[in-house]
Amino acid sequence: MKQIIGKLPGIKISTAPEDLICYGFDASGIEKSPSAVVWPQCTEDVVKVMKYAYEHNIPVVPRGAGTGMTAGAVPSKGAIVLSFEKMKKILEIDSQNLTVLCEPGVINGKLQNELERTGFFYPPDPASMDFCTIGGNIAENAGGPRALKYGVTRDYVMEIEAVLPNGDLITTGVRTAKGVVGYDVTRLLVGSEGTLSVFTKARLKILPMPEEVITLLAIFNRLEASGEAVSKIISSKIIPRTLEFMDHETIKAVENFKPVGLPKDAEAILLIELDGYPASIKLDAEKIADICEHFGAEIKMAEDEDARSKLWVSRRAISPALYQIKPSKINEDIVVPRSKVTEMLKRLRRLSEESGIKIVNFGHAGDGNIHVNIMVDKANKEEYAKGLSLVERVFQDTLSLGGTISGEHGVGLTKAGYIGMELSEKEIEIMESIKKVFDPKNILNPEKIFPRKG
Ligand code: 2HG
Ligand code: ZN
Repeated sequence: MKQIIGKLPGIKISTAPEDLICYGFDASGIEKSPSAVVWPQCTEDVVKVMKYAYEHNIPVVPRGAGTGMTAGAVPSKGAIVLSFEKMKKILEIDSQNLTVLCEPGVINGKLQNELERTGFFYPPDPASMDFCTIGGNIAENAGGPRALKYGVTRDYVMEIEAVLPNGDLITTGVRTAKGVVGYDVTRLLVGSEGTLSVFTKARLKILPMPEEVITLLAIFNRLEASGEAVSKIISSKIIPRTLEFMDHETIKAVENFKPVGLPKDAEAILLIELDGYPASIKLDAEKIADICEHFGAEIKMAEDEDARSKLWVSRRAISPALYQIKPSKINEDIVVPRSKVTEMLKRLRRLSEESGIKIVNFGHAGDGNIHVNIMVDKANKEEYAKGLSLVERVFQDTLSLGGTISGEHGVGLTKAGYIGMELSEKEIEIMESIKKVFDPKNILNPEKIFPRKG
């Protein structure tokens, strides 16, 4: 790929081995070296790169911060990685129309900090918000704990400026609160995992910051009771902003990794947060506490901002903390209807007991979104194969309960072989035709989403 050097004057490009290594993996643990890394600084740079790649049939893989969990940003053979580290400007906060315009490389947490200074917030808050980028969030339709009340990235993307694989530039969507002219191409691009176009700008919806927040920790000595409490809270017509779940193994791992005083002997905890007007959320918090107590929980309330933030630091550290249990994990993010969370947890426990493989569960229980982590040692071939064989069982159970095999991490490479379990042949055919319309030469993030043919 050395031939690319000098072909795109003014654009930083590297083929140095140390760069190729650093841009060849994501949080899935899968690694593949790209042939070059390119750092565009503006839309025009992206247009130039795509035109060059299209003409020379070179695969291109757009990359935010590489925090994805399904190898969506892992390069395919011979690919150029397009890294958005240099396109990280917040271009405009429009407080009259409640929007923010930004470049794709803006870090989610940085955007949150900037908005907070003006009394606004952007609801999607993936656990990796301190590192992950808005472009990556859009590509994966990222969620996060607050999705329970506020929805996911898709619900906040109004306009996207995008470069097509042949270098054509388009702007999709509207900057108004409503708009129904033609198909919703913006919604199609959100969650397309970098396979249809490369984002160069996005206009996002923002909301005024809530008046007050209450954070509760409900501690259970029975796993099932925590799931039952989740169902009861939701059916009691209270929508907290978060309703996060951790099982016993998760609590132990994260408390050892970042001690904040979580009860290591508890069977499960729920991290529940409410936001809104003080009087109203106080009432809802009391109702939630009563429900949890009814299911045998002990309730603690975060007394101040410091206590609250410690709990969230701990919650966001779960993913790395789990590596203390085993050196590798097969990481899933199934969703079941909220009323089926308890049943799913029971089935996961049975599966773990039967197989002798540790399965650790945590996640966004209020959404029915459970991060199922099958803990294995990749170096132990037998154990790894056994772990992998459980994935299909987990998906079968999920689908039989009316769920979906991915709530927020996407398909990427790791789930491509399984999409036929959930989608019909016709649906996959429609999706593949859409891919062809955008990318007839199949150069943009190839091999992702669709199962390998043959
Ligand atoms: C989270 O909610 C992330 O912490 C990561 O989605 C989930 O590591 C995981 O399984
Ligand atoms: Zn998550």
